[in-house]
Amino acid sequence: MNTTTRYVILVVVVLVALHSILSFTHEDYGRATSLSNINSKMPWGGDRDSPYEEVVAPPHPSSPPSSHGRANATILMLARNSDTDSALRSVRELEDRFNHQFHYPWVFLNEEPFSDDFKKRISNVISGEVEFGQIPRDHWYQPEWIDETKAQAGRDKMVQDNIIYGGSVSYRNMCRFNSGFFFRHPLVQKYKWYWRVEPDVHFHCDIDEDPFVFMENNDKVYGFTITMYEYLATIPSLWTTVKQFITENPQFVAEGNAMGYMSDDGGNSYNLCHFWSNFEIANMDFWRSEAYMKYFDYLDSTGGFYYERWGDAPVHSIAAALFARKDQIHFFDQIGYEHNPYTHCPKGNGLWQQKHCSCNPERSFDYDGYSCMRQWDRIQ
Ligand SMILES: Nc1nc2c(ncn2[C@@H]2O[C@H](COP(=O)(O)OP(=O)(O)O)[C@@H](O)[C@H]2O)c(=O)[nH]1
Ligand SMILES: [Mg+2]
Repeated sequence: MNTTTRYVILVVVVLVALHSILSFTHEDYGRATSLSNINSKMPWGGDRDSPYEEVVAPPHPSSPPSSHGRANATILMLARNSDTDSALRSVRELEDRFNHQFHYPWVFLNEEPFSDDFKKRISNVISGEVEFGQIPRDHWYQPEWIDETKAQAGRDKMVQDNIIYGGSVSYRNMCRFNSGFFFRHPLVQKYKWYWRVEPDVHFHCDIDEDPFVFMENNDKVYGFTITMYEYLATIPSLWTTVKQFITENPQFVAEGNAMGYMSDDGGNSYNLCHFWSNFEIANMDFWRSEAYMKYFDYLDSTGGFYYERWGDAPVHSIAAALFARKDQIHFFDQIGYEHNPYTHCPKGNGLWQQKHCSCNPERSFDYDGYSCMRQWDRIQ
């Protein structure tokens, strides 16, 4: 080997080593130079054939890298094109209060393709990466095996009884999707943690600690800000179905669970307490677990999402309370959050001042008569 060859080999070795070290130590560098990323930027790249995935490049590629110690997490919103303005307001607030510091990627899902207007305006206010996906048909629409005559009769009865969303099939599709499918979407599959956000919600306080990293470091599974009673008329047979499932599958019930929060008589009856799921920070591996998947399939097979109007909130809450330990469920007191008509506003520990909250602590829902914080407190 002559000197030039030796020199060339040495330079190549040094470059490869440098690349490897940077890829491991600097996530942004690794992402920018990864083959899949480079491929997606080429004319043939991306998953253009898949109707379910569309990636929009970060609108601010020069934003400072702050990904050290970040969790494998996404901020997730289900929305319609008609929600553009209200979705934008939620995104803007969460970016301002939290994500401009952390740059977590957002994922938006819809059963229809998102409009160019939706994508353009949302991307414009996001500090990191954003992806827009379409939901596979069989994850959204009422399954063929549902007896439509029976489902229609159930809806008519609820309309007569003035039950909110009682006559809506699309609301039922949404509840079933949020109960059993969102975490399987190809755009969501790669993440472990999610923060669920809805159009027209408000974030009233600075969020300067990373809630995903908190969850990860403290072995948490499910995080909430508001807990309340469910309308019994929407879930008349849910608890009986849950009890049958537990009788057949007792191995899934965790020791140290939160049954005492949602039942006042040791599990015989359900007191209707649930975590309000329009805000959720949770571990999707929990929803993907054997316990939850079997539980969801069991519930789904009864048709209760359509014959009644089972919400994803009681479905998620009951699972979290039964299949996780109670100390794995976390109340995010310091996150000021509002979804019409209720607000959680931090009151104690000087949090309201420290986090520059804009909500009125006197109007916090926590100990409102309709809140379930008392049931939560009694198991702490
Ligand atoms: N794509 C899509 N999203 C929906 C539909 N219905 C509700 N959503 C979304 O599902 C979430 C809950 O719906 P929302 O109307 O806020 O229900 P509420 O909070 O129970 O009153 C929100 O993120 C909505 O944008 C629908 O038919 N299609
Ligand atoms: Mg809502």
